[in-house]
Amino acid sequence: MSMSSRSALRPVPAQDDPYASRVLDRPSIVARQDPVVYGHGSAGCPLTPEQVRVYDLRGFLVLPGLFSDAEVARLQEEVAHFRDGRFEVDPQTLVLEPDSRELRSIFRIHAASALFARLLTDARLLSIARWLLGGEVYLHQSRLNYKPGFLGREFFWHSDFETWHMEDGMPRMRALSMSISLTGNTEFNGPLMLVPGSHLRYVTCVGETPAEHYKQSLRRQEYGVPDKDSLATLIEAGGLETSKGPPGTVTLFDCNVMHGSSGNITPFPRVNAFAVYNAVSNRLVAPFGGRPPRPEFIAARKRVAALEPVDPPLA
Ligand code: 6CS
Ligand code: FE
Repeated sequence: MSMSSRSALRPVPAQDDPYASRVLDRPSIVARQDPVVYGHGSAGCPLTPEQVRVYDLRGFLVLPGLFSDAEVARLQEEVAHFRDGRFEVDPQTLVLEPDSRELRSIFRIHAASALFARLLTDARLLSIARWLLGGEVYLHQSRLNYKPGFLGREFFWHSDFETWHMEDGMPRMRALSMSISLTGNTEFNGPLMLVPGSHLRYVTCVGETPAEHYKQSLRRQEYGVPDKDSLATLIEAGGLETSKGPPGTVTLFDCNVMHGSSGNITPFPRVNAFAVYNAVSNRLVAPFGGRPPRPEFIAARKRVAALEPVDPPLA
């Protein structure tokens, strides 16, 4: 490849973009420029002061027992319906494991299943997202991650925000994820690992983003991944934590917290439903990496109306 075509692929960072990445030949760690908790001082906080403090400081929070056993059982049934082909699923939204034909993820589950759409607007989740993000929110992304027994491969360390900024055009850190476990997450079946405190620093990555990167990255990510030295720095400072718990456990995590998970060599799948809430005020612009935006089923840019909370129970 000639020098000129190489540089044509390079993102040209906006002068004032504090989160430019995949531009320089060397990685760096820079300070977060945005709040973690936007709701401080506003009324109606659905979390305890201690929970807010932990989320602010560590970048994540594990919430057991938000849903009843009957609700969790209904959600598990719905997962089985996805598997037995009862729903009309857009084939584009299916992502396979890197080394097999096993299903790894389904995106935009709130379009295929009314129950998942209902779950992701439930007041128990939405009130937390709205308070922490300080205003109206919409669903940036939803997905079901299977991590099938034996064949479920790892998710390498990453900050979701790095990808959402560079590939989707999310301007600032004003989004969070909720993972709702639908099987047990144990030390054995590849639970989510998080680096406490890593959300306060932003690791810029090295390497140009290939065209249509998502087709590869959702199976196994190789670009937009942090370097070993930066990871070691964050992990030495913050340590490691896993998110474990029975079905129905909700893990809440900031868009920039460093996280990943190992492969699953047990017979037990690890199924989690994910919702990403973004502040309406932080809706997507042109991707900061300069490539065309990823499809709507991965990153909503048209459907950004504020979500309305629906009171429990689920069904
Ligand atoms: O690329 C993305 O948007 C997704 N990839 C990972 C590994 N985590 C967050 C997000 O769902
Ligand atoms: Fe992630």
